[in-house]
Amino acid sequence: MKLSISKYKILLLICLLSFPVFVRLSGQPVPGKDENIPFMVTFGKEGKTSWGDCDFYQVYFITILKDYTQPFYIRVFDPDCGGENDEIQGEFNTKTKFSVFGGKGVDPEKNEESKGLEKGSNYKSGNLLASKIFGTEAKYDNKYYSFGPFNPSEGDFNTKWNSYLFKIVCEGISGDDGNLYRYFISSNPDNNVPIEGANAFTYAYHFRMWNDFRSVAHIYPYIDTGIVYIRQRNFDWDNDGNILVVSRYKQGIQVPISNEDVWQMSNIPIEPPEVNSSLDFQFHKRQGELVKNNNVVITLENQRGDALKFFSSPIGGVPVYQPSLKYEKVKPKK
Ligand SMILES: [Ca+2]
Ligand SMILES: [Ca+2]
Ligand SMILES: [Ca+2]
Ligand SMILES: [Ca+2]
Repeated sequence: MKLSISKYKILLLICLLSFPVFVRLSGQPVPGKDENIPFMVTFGKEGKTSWGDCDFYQVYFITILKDYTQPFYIRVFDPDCGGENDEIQGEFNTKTKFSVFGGKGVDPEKNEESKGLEKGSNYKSGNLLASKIFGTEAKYDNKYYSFGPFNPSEGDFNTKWNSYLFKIVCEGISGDDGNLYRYFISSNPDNNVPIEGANAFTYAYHFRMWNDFRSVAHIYPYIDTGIVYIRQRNFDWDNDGNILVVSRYKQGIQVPISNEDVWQMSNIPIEPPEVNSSLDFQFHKRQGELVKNNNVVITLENQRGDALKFFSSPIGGVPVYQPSLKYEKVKPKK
């Protein structure tokens, strides 16, 4: 008995010691491991916005730390639109194009259009490195397709993040069904092998909620220096429960929620203890009657109108509310 307890303690110690490494590696699956989001979603462009996709494309950025010099792959899970996972409208007739970009023009901190927030903007900037169109193909149904290999130096270098940036654009080029998919940033084309220090982010997150009213989805925007308030915008939430904002300083404030096919927005004040950390936007489903297949879009901007990034692996970790956290409020000058 004594032996098994000490074995247990050793195992626990090993788990605890390896935890920081695990956290660092968690940016590889997109949606991220802490987000509890089953899929991203992009509809064919003949779809209706009331099904939860406001613009029929999604732009994601991938960051590869400068220290990593080996080839890498962007693996897309269930890139087809048909069979399992996807949202049928009538019959499956949707074609989806995934395109990977590198080189100059990708970095959204230097090229505003690259963020993909404005329909009609040139969000496909940069060098096209790879692209493929997927229809209803059993070959790719419930399976991965790997783009790559890519050489990290083919990316657009960002000194602030000390990383090469890549971009993957998913577009619903025809049809009206919903393509549900996930990404994994991998060092191996056939398996999901994480790359240390890699992460992913977007400015407009289009995702699907679990069909489980007990489940809570999370997204983690990063609050940079100089932010005093943010404006949240959520689309087609179908009155599905509550959206709460939690942080080191906020125990949970409720934001106005959207119904069918509309945007809802509000301003959220940012306090000094929240700067240089992530917020936790929590999506709590309505209890009772289940809202099924809920697709939703969310964007955030700061008081200057600059869009905020949602990281797959929250910068600084998942924020935890600290009730003892106090700070001196500066009184406005009269
Ligand atoms: Ca269809
Ligand atoms: Ca499928
Ligand atoms: Ca799919
Ligand atoms: Ca919806």
